[in-house]
Amino acid sequence: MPEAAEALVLVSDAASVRTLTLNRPQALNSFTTGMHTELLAALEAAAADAGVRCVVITGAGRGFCAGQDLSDPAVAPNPEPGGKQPDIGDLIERCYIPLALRIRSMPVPVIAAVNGVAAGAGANFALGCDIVLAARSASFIQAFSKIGLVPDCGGTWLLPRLVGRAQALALAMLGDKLPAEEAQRIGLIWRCVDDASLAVEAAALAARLADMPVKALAQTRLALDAGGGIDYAAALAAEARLQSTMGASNDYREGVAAFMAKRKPAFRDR
Ligand code: T3D
Repeated sequence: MPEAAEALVLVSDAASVRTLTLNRPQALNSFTTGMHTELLAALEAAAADAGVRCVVITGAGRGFCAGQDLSDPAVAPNPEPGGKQPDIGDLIERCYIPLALRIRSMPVPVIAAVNGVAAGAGANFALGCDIVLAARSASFIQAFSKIGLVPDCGGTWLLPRLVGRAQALALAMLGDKLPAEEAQRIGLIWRCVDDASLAVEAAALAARLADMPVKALAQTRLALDAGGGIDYAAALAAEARLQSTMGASNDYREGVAAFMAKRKPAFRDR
């Protein structure tokens, strides 16, 4: 009997933290449609599982994710000048947009633990996670300009918001490798840590978040993202509406009760 193909996304649980590991190390975990399918399914499963309170995404081997697998025949440019070219916009709509939106709408915090190079859509999908922790040897590359494309997987929206227009344009146009320490310095990511401590630090951060009122954390992400497109008064009104919802939650009741009783809260909502 033929052996079952190895999973392209490894799934493991530790208490209420689910870790998803991209698993195409021989190609720096670049995206094939198969890996997209498995990653989206794994995120859907985590979102639907009430026992999961934080998700960590990382990569197997020396890379995090090198973006689209450029050897995939489905997206290979036709070498004939004037010949019919594949519509890669269609691939973006089928695979990258659902991935980016799924991460952005997860009911729990999502950490990217960037263990190595993150290039192209691999960089932007990491930057779309809630907290980006990177190994000191990791790097971020807006590789698109090197192959005649524009940043995708949310890059055009994320980059200027994270680092401002000047840095965003230089990163996107030059496509230079940005070391993790520099990425932290300019505010592209939250923090970088020694390579040997990445897994431990990511697990500790995830456990800490999982213990928090994750429903409020997910709403915080939504409110912060929405805040960029509305004026101050509208943001204040949106905060009031959100607090109406959160104030009626079990976690709020529990948080206040725990504070008053000087005990550790046990948050359960999602
Ligand atoms: O269809 C579309 O393009 C639409 C979708 C767009 C979204 C995008 O993500 S566009 C951007 C695509 N990604 C890139 O352009 C990055 C390409 N990769 C690189 O520039 C370099 O590999 C890195 C800078 C990321 C790392 O360099 P290095 O020197 O550390 O490693 P390497 O030797 O280049 O790569 C190691 C192996 O991974 C190598 O295979 P081999 O020779 O050992 O058999 C290499 O071919 C493979 N690999 C790396 N990136 C990709 C890849 N294979 C397929 N697709 C890749 N993106």
